[in-house]
Amino acid sequence: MTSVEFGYDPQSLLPLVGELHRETANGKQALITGITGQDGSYLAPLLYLQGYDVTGLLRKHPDSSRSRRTGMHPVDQFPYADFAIGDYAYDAFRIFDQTHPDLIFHLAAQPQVGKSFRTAGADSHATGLGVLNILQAVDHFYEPGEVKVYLAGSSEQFGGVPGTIPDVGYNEQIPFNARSPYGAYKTLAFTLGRIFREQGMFVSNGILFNHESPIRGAEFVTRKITYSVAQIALGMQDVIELGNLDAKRDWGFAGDYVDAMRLMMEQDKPSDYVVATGEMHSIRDLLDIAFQQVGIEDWHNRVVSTDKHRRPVEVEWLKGNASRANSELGWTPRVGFEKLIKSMVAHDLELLS
Ligand code: NDP
Ligand code: GDR
Repeated sequence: MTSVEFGYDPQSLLPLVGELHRETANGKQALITGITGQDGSYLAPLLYLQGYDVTGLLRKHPDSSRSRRTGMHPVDQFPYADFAIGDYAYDAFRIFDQTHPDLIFHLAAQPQVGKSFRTAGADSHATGLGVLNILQAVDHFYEPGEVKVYLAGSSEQFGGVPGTIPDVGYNEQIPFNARSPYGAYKTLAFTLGRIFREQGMFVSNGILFNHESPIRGAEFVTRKITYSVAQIALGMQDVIELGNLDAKRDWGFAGDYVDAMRLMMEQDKPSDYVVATGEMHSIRDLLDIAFQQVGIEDWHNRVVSTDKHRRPVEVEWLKGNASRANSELGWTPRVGFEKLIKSMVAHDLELLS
């Protein structure tokens, strides 16, 4: 099995962008911040194939994955402009003045929840307040409704209280209760987006639950597990060190979730949408599937749970209810949890072999 079975694989899709059928160019410019990340890498070709012209913004920072780009990265296919997080306001004004995009997908953020407890100061701008520069630049350069803005909200905004969960899952009506600096800053960005929307700007907030893929960053638990399991299967590693094995999440496939972003931006009116599968699984379930894929039935002597990987405050479970996205956008997830994890393990085995 390979990730191509998703029917939408950035690894194979992107180098082929020129050869795949592209809808007739619609003359619209889409600008993506965070284009180098997982979601940007799926969203950019999706929009391109839909007929949009895509430009990415890349940050000038030593930690940036830009320095690791090889010419083979999916987003190397698209033109880009520099975007310094410290000069966000200046850059946003300069870039909007030059490119005048029709759609803006603001995906850039420091996305690691656990890390955000240690980098809360820097993240306040990258994940939270920085969005204001984009919204103010839009306000300056555009008439109301002339441009559409997508903000990358998160299920971490719900946070939750241990032990309580609405059986139906979190939907757009449930109040936020962030339990990490990351969740708090995403809530700030979300709220600023709503305030500008009330003034007439087209701003849609996606409240996306966890979504993964073979190109998910290895800092996140799914890819950390699938990569380590592949290493164990190949005799390159003995054990995996993890944190809380009882945490439960609602995991979907990134390719499906970026399509929800596109659909939100193709609506006539802006709104907020939960995007989720509605199914929850534990880290133990994830380990079961990943190890079974390489023929290991009992993984207990292969996994160590350590405090080092636990968070100061943990969100025990998160389950979403995407009924609204389903009825208003016609969105449904196509890839289930088991298929997703198996495809990630298969991809990592291939990568390491
Ligand atoms: P990735 O980690 O794959 O990509 C993150 C992107 O943001 C990269 O382009 C990265 O640039 C950039 N970035 C990272 N740190 C900073 C920083 N300090 N300042 C500015 N830019 C930074 O994440 P995803 O693609 O998965 O996520 C995209 C967005 O969606 C994020 O805002 C995330 O918070 C949000 N989100 C993601 C979910 C998920 O499950 N994937 C769920 C809900 C929300 P560089 O390459 O230079 O490092
Ligand atoms: P999350 O994803 O925090 O939900 O944020 P992550 O994969 O980091 O954690 C999911 C759950 O797994 C537990 N866990 C571990 N996590 C990591 N990273 N490493 C470990 O070793 C480990 N062991 C157990 C965590 O405690 C947690 O409960 C992701 C990001 O993409 C955010 O940007 C996004 O907003 C949310 O999903 C929705």
